[in-house]
Amino acid sequence: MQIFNRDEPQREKLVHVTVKATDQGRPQLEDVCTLAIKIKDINDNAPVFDRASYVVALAQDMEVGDMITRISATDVDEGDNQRITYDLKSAASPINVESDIDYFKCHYQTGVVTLNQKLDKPINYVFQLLATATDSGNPPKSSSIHVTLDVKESSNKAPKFETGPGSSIDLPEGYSDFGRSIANYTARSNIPGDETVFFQLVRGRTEQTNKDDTFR
Ligand SMILES: [Ca+2]
Ligand SMILES: [Ca+2]
Repeated sequence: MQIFNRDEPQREKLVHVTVKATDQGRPQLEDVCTLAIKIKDINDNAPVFDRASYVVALAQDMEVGDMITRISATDVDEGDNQRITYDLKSAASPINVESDIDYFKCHYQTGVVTLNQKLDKPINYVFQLLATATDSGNPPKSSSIHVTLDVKESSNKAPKFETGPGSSIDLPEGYSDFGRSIANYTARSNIPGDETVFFQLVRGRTEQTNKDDTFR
């Protein structure tokens, strides 16, 4: 007895079975046919966020429409069972104000969070929000994580990426040129007089988000 798992990391998507019919003659003759059994996906995995939580600093003088962060989740199912939409709302918490969510907008497909109305909160004001990723399966599965947004002085501006390879690159299966770089980024520090910027890869919680340090 075996239970199939077509999702990562087993990837049992297709099973080939050979059936042989043998007669009782002398000599024995036989015929063979093969059957391909396709394992269809069911929605047995919820989306997994690439981080355990998001903590982001907000510059007090941000402009409406500025990008704040991007929430991102992956789902190892297929098709609609994998297709994710995002939602952002106020987290249920005693210090929380329901209307805080009006300051932000979250794109349901990309997860990009932008400023929706001018920040009129004091320095160190903390917005506690809850992000949810829901797949399009029937029935859908979803996961939620906390998003903490911290209002900081205008001079404390985050660094900004200037160049990079875009949002996706292709690598062939079996790629083993370990010494060669596959993506280059440059970023600009917003601290006057100190241009230094450090880069690091954020380790996610799944194989697909570099949990095992496949990339460094
Ligand atoms: Ca599945
Ligand atoms: Ca799913």
